[in-house]
Amino acid sequence: MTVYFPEVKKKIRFEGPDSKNPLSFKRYNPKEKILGKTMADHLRFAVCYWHTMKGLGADQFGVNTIIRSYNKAADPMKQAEQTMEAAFEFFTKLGVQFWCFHDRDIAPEADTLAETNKRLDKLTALAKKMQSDTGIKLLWGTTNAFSHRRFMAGAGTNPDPHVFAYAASQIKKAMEITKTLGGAGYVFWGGREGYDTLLNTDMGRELDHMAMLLQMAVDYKKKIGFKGQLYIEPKPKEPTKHQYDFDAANCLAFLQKYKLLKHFKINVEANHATLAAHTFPHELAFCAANGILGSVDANRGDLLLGWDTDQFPTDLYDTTLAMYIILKSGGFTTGGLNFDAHVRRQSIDNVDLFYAHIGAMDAFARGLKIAARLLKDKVLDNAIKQRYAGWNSKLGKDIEGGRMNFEKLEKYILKNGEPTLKSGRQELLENILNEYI
Ligand code: XUL
Ligand code: CO
Repeated sequence: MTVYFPEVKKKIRFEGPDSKNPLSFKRYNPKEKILGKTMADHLRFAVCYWHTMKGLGADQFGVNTIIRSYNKAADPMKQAEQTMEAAFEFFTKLGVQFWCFHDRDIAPEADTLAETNKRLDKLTALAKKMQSDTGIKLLWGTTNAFSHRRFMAGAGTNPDPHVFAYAASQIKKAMEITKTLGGAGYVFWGGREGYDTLLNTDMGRELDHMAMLLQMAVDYKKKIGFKGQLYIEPKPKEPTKHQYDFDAANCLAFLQKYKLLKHFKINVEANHATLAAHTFPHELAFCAANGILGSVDANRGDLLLGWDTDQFPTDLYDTTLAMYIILKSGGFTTGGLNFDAHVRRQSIDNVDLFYAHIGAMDAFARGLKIAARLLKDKVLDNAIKQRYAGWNSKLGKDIEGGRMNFEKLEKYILKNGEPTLKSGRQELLENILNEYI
């Protein structure tokens, strides 16, 4: 069998923080137990096919910079097969449990839907075989209904029902192959579901159509007996000026309005959170507070660049707070940490793909360990408990119990006067967090 990553001879192993081997994990020890569960089971790492296997360094200003041995074949199907083989070699050498893909990542589109679907079937069969050979599983599948020119004005929100029908057909097939591959989930990222100008847009109608498409997906999921979790992945802008699934709160309102809430959870992407002027932990905390935290696209943006730079996550504050919120909400069930991230344009060597993933996995392993200690020692828990202690008083209990109204509260104030103010202790808590990190 062809070897596509000869630079890395054997599987990446945990060697501990003192190791000087850059091709080893310093912190991620898959079998180590944290709070009764292995690190691997907590973190559920996934490699994404589109960036890692298909990303070749092109940006708005320049062509590809990266050359891979598996995409040299002249025949696009041959190339797709070699890419799939290379992908499973990479997943195995890295030691992740999961992968994620868009339909169009694994098989090139043909001239007709029927022919495209045949190609997909071929690559799905290969993926299924490689999954069973390696034990690597599918975290989620999705469809790419945003790259082809037919989707320039959106998929489910397209002004033309003919395009809506095309999008539905693609989703139908993508759900089928996700089921075939035993996917734990299926993601809807509204690639071009948004608008560039209100001058040509009927927003209300577009939102109704989007909901109809999602309802059809819910119905079809039931029909084919696909058991995976459905997710929506919010993003505020890019490629459209204003994406409809702006952030988690926006998605929650949408799902509630169209009575779809019980069928969906959120796939939070770190860089999408920051594009929405939130932090990554904010989006996770919002989802956790509303019972819709599903899965994570783990990456990071760049404060100075206002677009989706999709860098590998290395910030320990982010990974710590993310894992803290995830652990506190009960941990992943169907979801996981999918590295929706790509190496920089100048990182042209195969080995850079390994360094990128190793660094990100170690960063999340550290985040997990620190978060577990924060939880165990209850440092933040106790501070929050104390801050809200007033709600355990008679007044607090009466308000929370729905026994108060404006008149009664006014009477309370007239009798008791000004509240005693308490410090929020932000700086102290930041110092404590730093000590844990
Ligand atoms: C785009 C993005 C997508 C989704 C899947 O910004 O994040 O790759 O994760 O379609
Ligand atoms: Co994403």
